[in-house]
Amino acid sequence: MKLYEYLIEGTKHFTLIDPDKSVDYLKIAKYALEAGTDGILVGGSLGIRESQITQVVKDIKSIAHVPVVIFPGSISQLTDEADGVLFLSVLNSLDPYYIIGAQIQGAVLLAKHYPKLEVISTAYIIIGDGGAAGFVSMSKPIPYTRPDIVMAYALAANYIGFKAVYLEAGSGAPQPAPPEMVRAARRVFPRILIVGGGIRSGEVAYTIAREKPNVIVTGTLAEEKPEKLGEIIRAIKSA
Ligand code: 1GP
Repeated sequence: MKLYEYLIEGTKHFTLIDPDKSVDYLKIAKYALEAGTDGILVGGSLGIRESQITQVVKDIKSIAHVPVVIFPGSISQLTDEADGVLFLSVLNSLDPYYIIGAQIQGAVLLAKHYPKLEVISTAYIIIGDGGAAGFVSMSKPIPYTRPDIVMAYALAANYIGFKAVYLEAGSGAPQPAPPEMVRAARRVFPRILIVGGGIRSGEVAYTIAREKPNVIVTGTLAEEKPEKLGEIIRAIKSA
């Protein structure tokens, strides 16, 4: 099954593994797979080189029965060992490099060196805290209180034709995207809606899952409290 078809169906849980933070990435991946995660995202904002991402994806693929997808923080995080790549454009960056500069460089790399990698064009919309992703990408995060602005971005992403929208509160964010924001994006964006950042409990995952995004991502939890992953995944499935 193609990655796009897999992602668009229902509400799934993906585990984010940042190779720069997780020396024990295989242990985390095993834990997440046993807990029932539907896929693994690999990537991060800082300090990851191509050889590293290739090795990490290859190792995780050797134990995973679910898709492994690159979530690149830079153009050096590409490998054809993965099932696909979220081809991100940070729509609310103030720096054109993160909207289209990195993308023209990444596009040539993909076409020349990784032609088999499935590319999921993704409008990356940074809200609230924003975390390292918001800071590094020079974005102007949307305040938690403004779902109307999120809706405007998601509408634009739809008209432009992105395959996915990723609502990002930032890794380790003190607060996740409020359900009203997820609802606002869902109302106007008919393709893949991904939500992540600051989700640490089953209750929070449940309220977000009720808004019917296609993917809910947790990263920090998998590193710090992997024993809670099962609770999150059950909450998503029960919503
Ligand atoms: C970050 O959305 C992801 O890009 C996951 O965030 O680490 O807070 O779970 P957390």
